[in-house]
Amino acid sequence: MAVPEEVRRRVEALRAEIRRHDHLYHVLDRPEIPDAEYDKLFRELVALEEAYPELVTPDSPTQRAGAPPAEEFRPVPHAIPMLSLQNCFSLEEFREWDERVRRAVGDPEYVCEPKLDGLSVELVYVDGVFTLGSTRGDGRVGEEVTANLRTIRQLPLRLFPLDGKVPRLLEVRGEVYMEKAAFRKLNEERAKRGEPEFANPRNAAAGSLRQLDPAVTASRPLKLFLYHVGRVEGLELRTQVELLTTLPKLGLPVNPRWRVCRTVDEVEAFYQELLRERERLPYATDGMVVKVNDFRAREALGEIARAPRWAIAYKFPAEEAVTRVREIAVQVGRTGALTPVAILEPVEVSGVTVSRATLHNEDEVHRKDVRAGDWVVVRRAGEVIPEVVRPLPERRTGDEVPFRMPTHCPACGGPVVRPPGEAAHRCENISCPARIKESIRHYASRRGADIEGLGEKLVDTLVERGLVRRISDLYRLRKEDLVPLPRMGEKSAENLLRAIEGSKGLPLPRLLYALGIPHVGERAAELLAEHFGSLERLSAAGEEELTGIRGVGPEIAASVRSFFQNEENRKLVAELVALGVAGKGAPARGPLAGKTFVFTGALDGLTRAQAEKLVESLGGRVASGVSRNVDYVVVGRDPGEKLVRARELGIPLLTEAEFRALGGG
Ligand code: D41
Repeated sequence: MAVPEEVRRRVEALRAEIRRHDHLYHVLDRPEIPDAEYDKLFRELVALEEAYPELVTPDSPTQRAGAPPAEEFRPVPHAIPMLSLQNCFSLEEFREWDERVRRAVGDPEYVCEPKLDGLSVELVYVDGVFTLGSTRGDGRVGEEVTANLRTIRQLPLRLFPLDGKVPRLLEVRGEVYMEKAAFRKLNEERAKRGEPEFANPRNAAAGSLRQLDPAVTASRPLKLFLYHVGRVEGLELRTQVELLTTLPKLGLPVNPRWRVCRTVDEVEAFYQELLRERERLPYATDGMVVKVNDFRAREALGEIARAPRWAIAYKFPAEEAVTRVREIAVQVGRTGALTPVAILEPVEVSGVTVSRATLHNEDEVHRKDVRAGDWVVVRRAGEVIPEVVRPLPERRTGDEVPFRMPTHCPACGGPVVRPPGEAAHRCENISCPARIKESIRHYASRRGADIEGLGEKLVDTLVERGLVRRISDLYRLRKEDLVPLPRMGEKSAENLLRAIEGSKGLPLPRLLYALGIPHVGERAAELLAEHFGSLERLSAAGEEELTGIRGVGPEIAASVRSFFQNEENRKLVAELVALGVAGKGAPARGPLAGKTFVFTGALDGLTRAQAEKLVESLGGRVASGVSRNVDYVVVGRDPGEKLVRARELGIPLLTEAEFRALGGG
């Protein structure tokens, strides 16, 4: 079918408009239109591309996510090697570097940039279109991560023209990073799900970008700044200042916090400025990069040992301190995962008192060889949870005790297992009080069922007295159970019961999150609620339907599946539903969410009432008459006037079979 010229033009106009607003919003942080208006443009483009699939191009703003998972990372050689940086740690060392540069090229101009703690990538634009993205790797060969990079909203899929042209070829380099706030939130979610936390924003960024399933990357809030180019054709750049001012004009994000410095004093002043700002900056930094501005001067300086002579990283002092490990405790999480934690003699690290540091898992403890009684270096990188960097073996007395993962759960005494292929040991006992406490805490937490008055201590008491063994028991608590508890009176018992009762109206996504299914965070819970619309439907879902949902990867699907296959959990769900906790008040959502249907004529396999119920159960709406607001008209036998009207308005028609297919059969 030929595409009408006006559709073609409209699609191009929409794309240009959406690209402009993406740039204003994600790069310049200066949106010009409300989200609702943007959504409208976006939906119009989606609708046109659905109607005319031949118009879809890889650089369309609709094509960021949705690429299928890859089998492996393909190696990508960098046409020009990605160099590393020499380091210096003091003004003295910096001065020596400056003197060497001065001897070689006279009076240099420097450009100073904050050094972001992320991972370096290269993006290749051919005729303005993003075609290939890779990690730095060893500098000569990286890994292909094009589909993952496409999900970063700041990354333009197509460059803006400059003086009416885009460069024929542009290889740009920069840093993919995660902001500190986003990093903290991600770790919070992972902890709640019983998943290992990332040690710092750089690991979080790297772990998120190096994902075989781009849907996982899409769910991680990655950002990007560019600071260098490799090969360029059709664009002339002579200095770093030109580069940093030209890239933004092409739509490429550049960190605006750079400065031209002409003397060591100016460099040092900027360094001190950044150091003072460090905690307040939204991203983690580990220093400042100083680069010779002029590209010809760079050529004269050349490189040594895979690092340019014309640039240096002037590092910030590490936020580290030395203290002693009192003991290595083991915490049992909601999912039964056992986490070794170093209990420290309190020590101040850049203004914050640190008294415990995670050791992640057994392998980590042994790799670092941390022992109870050891003197250790602890680090707090920005906002990051403190970690043990290394022990100081020279301070050992011989009384230190190497760590052994307990063979029995410290909370219930049950056996501890390490599932093959996993780093974590787990307590397998579903009735382990530590697990129950954690899961009830999680259920009652603010982002979960938000039950006011059900704090940590009370959860401990309820579980220890056998009043609560699983979530559903909360809804069976009676006043006479509560009043005799410590720190509980008539009034607070009543308030608590009211809060518990009130949580029955919990929206479905929150309920799903609150259940604490491993790997199901808030976002996954929302996607699942949207697709299935009810707890019962979700609990019956097969893995295939689960992985078919955009944003739900194989890990989440397998976890949901195994959660609902577990006999105990099935019982729990049935009890919750019987008690009236079924994720009520959830907006009608499902595969047909937002779609309006009209029926005309008789259907063969369904009564009209059944068909209407089906639409509603899948999140759709049924209207009685045809208007422009109707998305589909389902045409049965002997259709009436509504068919004529639908044709007039150009509303898509469905046969009964097509309708059934839309509803998933
Ligand atoms: O912000 C950074 N992490 C950063 C890293 C930066 N602003 N500039 C950099 N410039 C270079 C050269 C001078 C080699 C183009 C870098 C890096 N390199 C770099 N990052 C990791 C290895 C090298």
